[in-house]
Amino acid sequence: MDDGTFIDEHGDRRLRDTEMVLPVVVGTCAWWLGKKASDTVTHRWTVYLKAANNEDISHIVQKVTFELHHTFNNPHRVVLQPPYEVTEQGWGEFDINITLSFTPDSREKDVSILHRLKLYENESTPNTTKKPVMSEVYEELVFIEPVEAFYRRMTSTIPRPAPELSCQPYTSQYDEREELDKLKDCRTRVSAMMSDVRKEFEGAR
Ligand code: SLL
Repeated sequence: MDDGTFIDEHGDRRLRDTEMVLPVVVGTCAWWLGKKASDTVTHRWTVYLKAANNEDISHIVQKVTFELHHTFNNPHRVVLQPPYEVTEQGWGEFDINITLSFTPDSREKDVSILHRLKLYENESTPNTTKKPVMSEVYEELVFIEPVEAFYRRMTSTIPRPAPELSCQPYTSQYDEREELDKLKDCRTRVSAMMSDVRKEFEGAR
């Protein structure tokens, strides 16, 4: 009988025609040091990875590795527990390679995301010590035909909030429901506009 699963070439049972999406956000948050800034230390910054909805994903993620610029001591930073973040001080912007490793039962390959540390807003915005410079990107990690045991473990885990990031108040929360509502709202407005245009056009005939 077909129960919607199959055994892959490694002997793992997987779910056929199933996709699981894990929405995540990677970002940097940088504070200008103002009067305390020196030539080599102008900013204190944090790079982080979190679930888009701020849930704890430590049952899915085994570790997150942040690869910093070679000018930093021990640039290869491994974070095993949430919050997945690294805080440093420095003077320059650079690309940070962020690698996610999943729990071994997932049999998933590591995923790497490149994110640029942003220290400055655009040229017309002066530096301020009042709020940080943020740079966030939303990404969807997709598990295609996931291993059944991993899938069951993931879907039966009771969601709980992740430990707070050091720049939590400045990060955005991306709520899937909210995004869908915004889309619906846009569609309603567009169709109202279309109907107005149609009426105007018919009135002119
Ligand atoms: C730039 N390509 O020239 C970049 C490199 C490197 C930043 C930026 C090190 C601080 C430290 C630091 O901030 N490196 O060594 O403590 O803008």
